[in-house]
This record gives sequence, C-alpha cells and structure tokens, in this order.
Amino acid sequence: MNLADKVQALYAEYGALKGVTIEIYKQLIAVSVKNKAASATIFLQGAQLAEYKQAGERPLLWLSDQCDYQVGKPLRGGIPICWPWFGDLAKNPDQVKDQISLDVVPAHGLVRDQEWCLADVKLIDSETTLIKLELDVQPSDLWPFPALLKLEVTVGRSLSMNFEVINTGDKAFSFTSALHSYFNIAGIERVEVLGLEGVEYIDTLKDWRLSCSNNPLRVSSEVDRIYKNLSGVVLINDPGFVRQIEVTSHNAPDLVVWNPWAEKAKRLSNFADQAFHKMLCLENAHLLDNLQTLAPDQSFSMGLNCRVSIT
Ligand code: TA6
Repeated sequence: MNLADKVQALYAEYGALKGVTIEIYKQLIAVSVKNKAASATIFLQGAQLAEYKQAGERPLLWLSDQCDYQVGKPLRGGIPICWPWFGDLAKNPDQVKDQISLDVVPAHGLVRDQEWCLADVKLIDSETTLIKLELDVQPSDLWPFPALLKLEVTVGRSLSMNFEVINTGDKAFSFTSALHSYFNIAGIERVEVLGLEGVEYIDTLKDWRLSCSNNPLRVSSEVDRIYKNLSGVVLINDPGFVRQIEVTSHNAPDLVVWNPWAEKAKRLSNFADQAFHKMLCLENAHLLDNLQTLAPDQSFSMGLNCRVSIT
C-alpha cells in the first residue's frame, strides 16, 4: 500500500475522532491528537513520539529542525524506542550480543526505522487520548526471534508511555532497551537535574568507570552516564523556561543522561551544531546487568510518566 492509500485507510478508521489528524511529513505518516489538556504527534515509523505539549505550555520534547522525515531514518529527537539492544551492540552484555550473528548492526536496535501499525486511538475523556501502536517483529538475519511489540501512549495532563515486549516464538531471547527521551530546555548551562544525588552511575566517557555524586547534576560538557537502579522522580529544573520537568519510570531501573556538547554535536546526524544548548536526554532503560530474558509466551513491559510543572 502506498503512502496515500495508508493515509486514506487511517482517516477512514480514525478521522472522525475529535482532535485526531493523520499527517504526512515527506515520506512519513504521523498521527496527531489534541484534547483539552494536551496535544501530541507520533510517527508510525519507530512509533516515535515527536511532540507532546501540555495546553498553554512549551513542548515537553526537543525535536531537531534538521529531521529528514525519510523512510529508514529515525527522527533526531522526541522519544525513540531502543530495542532489542541499547546503544552500541558491542557494549551490551554477551547474553544479548551472542544472539546476533551480523558484524555490522545499527545503534539502538532495529525498531526505530520500522513502520509500526496504528492499533487504536481512543478518546478516554475530554482531557485524555490513548494511542496504541504495534510491531510484529519477524525473524531476520539481524534478529532471529519473533516478537510482538506494543506501545501505549496516553496524552493527557501528563504523558504516559508503556512499552511491552511479548515473546511470540518458541525460543527464549534476551534484550536491553530504552525510551530515549530528548527533553526541550531553555539552555543547558542553567539546567539542574535533581534526584540523581547519591545514585551510582557508569561514566561511558571515562572508561565506563563507576562513580557517584551527592550534588544535583549540572552539565557543562559532554555527558553520557548510565545511572543504575534508581527509583523515584527525576526532575529537570529549567529556570530559563521557569518550569520543572518531572520524569518517573516503571520497571525501568536505569537512567541514561546524555548531552553531546559542542564537539560530538558536530558529528551527529540531523543535529545543528548549537542544538546541544536546547536539549537534554533522560532515557528510562534497563541495561547491562538489568537485561531482560523472555521465555516463549512471556512478556515484559516498562514505561514512563512525564509532566511539566511551573516553578
Ligand atoms: O543515549 C546516549 C547515546 O547512546 C549516545 O552515546 C549517542 O550515541 C546517542 O545515544 C544518540 O544515538 P543516535 O544513534 O540516535 O545518534
């Protein structure tokens, strides 16, 4: 089915719902929803949430203005889904790595550039819209295990996401994954991240050494850390936008904090040289020793809840 036919079919199914529109961005299809509390846009490719905005607030998420919107190219920004491995496969546990026979594989797994199916859009009430997407993963040279992935996004007074993995095959498999959220901030130099004090982290920029700090995190150079086994709310305090972003997760014990800063920003695709001032990634995940293994018919889910509060 070509792009126009897909859009027509989606309109036939969901176009009558209040506040729901089906949109085309160059080669990609997106579903936008708007209700009394918030609005959001999610792309079928990668089930990638590109924007969430509470009514009367600035966008919660950062999205590059250099996105290509091309088939097979994940958007830079929003909330990409990283599965069945996070980051560089070579840095993943052997139990994950040894399942893949190919030498060259994409970073952050294989579902960011796949077109997911829009399984449902429901108006729960005047302030809450539920969007469901699914991906039926077929065995391939890249990943030999069948699986069904489900993403549920609740757009309301806060943003909730639940990512589920179901082993639909007859063999067990292991994976790591993350919801790779890019948050929209006024200026990285003035931002503080609260809630990580005293939490051990792996510093991937310092030979993956374990470290810990009792101070709120302030960013003044490239940061790429994996905070381990944390619980509770993490806050981005953003005085420039006079707001805080609250991020909580469920069943995702790890949190990656990433900003490329100036040098790495120049090497990133679809990323303006100075854009590092305007974004900060907090990525709810389960990585390394928190990898997951699913037997046939077993399922696993993790998720996040984010909201903006005015300071
Ligand atoms: O989340 C941290 C990270 O692994 C960084 O090291 C950087 O590579 C970032 O993800 C973005 O990865 P991408 O493949 O989307 O360019």
